[in-house]
Order: sequence, then C-alpha cells, then structure tokens
Amino acid sequence: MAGRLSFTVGFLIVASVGLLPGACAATTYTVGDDLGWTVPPNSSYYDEWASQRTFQIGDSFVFNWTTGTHTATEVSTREEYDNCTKMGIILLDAGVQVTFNANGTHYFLCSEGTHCEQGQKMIIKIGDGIAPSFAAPSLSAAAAALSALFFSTLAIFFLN
Ligand SMILES: [Cu+2]
Repeated sequence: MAGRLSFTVGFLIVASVGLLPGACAATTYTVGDDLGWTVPPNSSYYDEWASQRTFQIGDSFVFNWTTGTHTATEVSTREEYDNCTKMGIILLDAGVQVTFNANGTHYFLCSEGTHCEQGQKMIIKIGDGIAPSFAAPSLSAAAAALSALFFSTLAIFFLN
C-alpha cells in the first residue's frame, strides 16, 4: 500500500513539474527588423513578418520608430484590428518593449492618421494563440501540486 501511494505521489509531482513553462530561451524580436515600426511598403508587410516566425511565452517585441509620429497601440479584438479602431493600450515611447508571459493573440496597430489602413498593424500569436482560461500555467501547476499533497495526506489519513 505505502509503496503504491508513494509511487502515485511521485507521479503527480513529476506531472506537475511537467506543466511548468519550458526552459526554452526567450527571444527579443525587433518588429519589422530593419524597417522598424512604420508605414510599410505594402499592407500585409507586418502580418507576413509575424507569420514567418513562431513566438513563445517569454518572447519580447521591440517597436522602433525613428522618424515621423507613430504609436504602438494594442486593441482587444480582431474586429477592432480589422477596422483600425483607434482605442486601446497606447505604448507611446519609440523603442518600447512588450513581453508576453502567456499564450494568446495580440492585435497591434498605429493610431496615427491612416497608418493602420496602410498596413501599420500586426497580429502577434504567442504559442497556440489561445489565452489560458484561468490564471497562469505556473499557477495551475502549483494548484495541481497542492491538490496532490492534499489528497495524498487524505489517503495517508485513511490508510492509518
Ligand atoms: Cu504610424
């Protein structure tokens, strides 16, 4: 009995650790590379730039602009993105860096003039692009470990 119990607890701990974010190195991307964040040469430029890459939890994105006035604005929905809705989280400083710590899909655009309509917009998909439905993955792993501890304590209680 005790051997089987410790095997079960050991399995649960290993399973919990397996849920923690991987040890993959985070990458810092410069949006648009040398072009930076500006009105692009064609309207699909930034979506092509993003779709050619795979982004993971912990990756950072630097929005650089050197001339002219731009904003890096994050809007909430695909609809706002498609419509170039100019309301959202505005990251005003050129060279601003954004880091994502969970899977999800993020919509960025420039809110100046018709820049968005001209293609200064980009979708960043982290992991599978689906935001976790509750808290962060590391929290759910901690919760799993805690519940494993709770139930193993219960099991020991009943075994005695
Ligand atoms: Cu702009």
